[in-house]
Amino acid sequence: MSDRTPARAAVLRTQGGKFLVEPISIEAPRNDEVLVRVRAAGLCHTDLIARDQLYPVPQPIVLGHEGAGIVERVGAGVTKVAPGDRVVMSFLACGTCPNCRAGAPAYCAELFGLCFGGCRPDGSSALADDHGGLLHGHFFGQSSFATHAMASERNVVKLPDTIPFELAAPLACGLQTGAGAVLNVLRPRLGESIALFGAGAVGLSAVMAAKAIGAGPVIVVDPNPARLALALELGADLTIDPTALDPVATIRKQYGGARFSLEATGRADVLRQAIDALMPRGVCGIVGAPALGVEACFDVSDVMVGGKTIRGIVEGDSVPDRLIPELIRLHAEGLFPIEKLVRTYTLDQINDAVADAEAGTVVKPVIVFA
Ligand code: CXF
Ligand code: ZN
Repeated sequence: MSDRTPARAAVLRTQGGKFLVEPISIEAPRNDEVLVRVRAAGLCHTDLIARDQLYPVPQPIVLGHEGAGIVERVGAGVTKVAPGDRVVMSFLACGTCPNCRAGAPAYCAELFGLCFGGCRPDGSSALADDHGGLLHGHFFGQSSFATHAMASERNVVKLPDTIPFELAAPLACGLQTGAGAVLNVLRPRLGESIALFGAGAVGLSAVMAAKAIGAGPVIVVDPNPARLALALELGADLTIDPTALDPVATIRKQYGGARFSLEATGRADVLRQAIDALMPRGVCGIVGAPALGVEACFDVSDVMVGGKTIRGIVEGDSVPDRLIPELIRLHAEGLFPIEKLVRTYTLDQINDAVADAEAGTVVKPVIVFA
């Protein structure tokens, strides 16, 4: 008798195409694997750049890398979680390379293969479609646009009973990316200015984190008026619509430049602004992901004479087992109001979620499952 679990998944079969909701099946978990019944999965910009092959992934594939749910089955070697546990699934790292051993799994030597390879390290996939066809999965060690996802013991983080799945899910990537960039890397102090370029889920998480630790002024640059209004509601001190005002000149004039900036749009021209807007000795973090190979330019003398730092940041430098519980604590204290970013959709509405994200009418779409 087959030991496969029947599931439903949003399958991507063509570059840039629509997601097709189909029946699929998933193998029983192997030694270190954790089969999760998915209850919620956030949509992140990285799902869309993978859909469009700006970050190449094999197809057909099940995407989704901000999953949360209940552990259904575990492999024989799993000790971290047990069936019935509530978990969120974060990015997958190897756990053994020098950066993983140094406590920096976001810079894992194997991260790209493990997160974008569409298969396990041995080349196999736990997923198959209902015609027995090959189906790539294991996206970020999960592929959570599905009722069930195969995670690893290494990328599941236990959740307290108090946080709803639809608020926990986006902590797996987008929210820990923005918050972690502020809390782990830039670390602005009381009265230190920070300019966030891009008011999507990542930029707005950075706003919430900066306010939570008392940093400021917090400046937010984005052309979307609804997002600027939300940034103000979350505590931003100044918002700038770059189609109406030059953000670099405005930030320099008002504050003498920003002590910190964060590029969260994935655009090379915006990165240039985020660097130019810094005060001397300022630090610019890069979290926005353009297509692989995109180049950017900056004024070398300005960066050199100004003693500026430009720092790439993946997943907020997070160790998910540490940062995610910390963000859940901030949420419980009312300092990280995730609910203001989230709108929920059913799996059958996933293409509407994508359309709304691309139109900028939702900040963080989250697919919810019964
Ligand atoms: C990604 C950004 C590109 C590198 C891997 C992690 N972040 C998540 O969406
Ligand atoms: Zn992501």
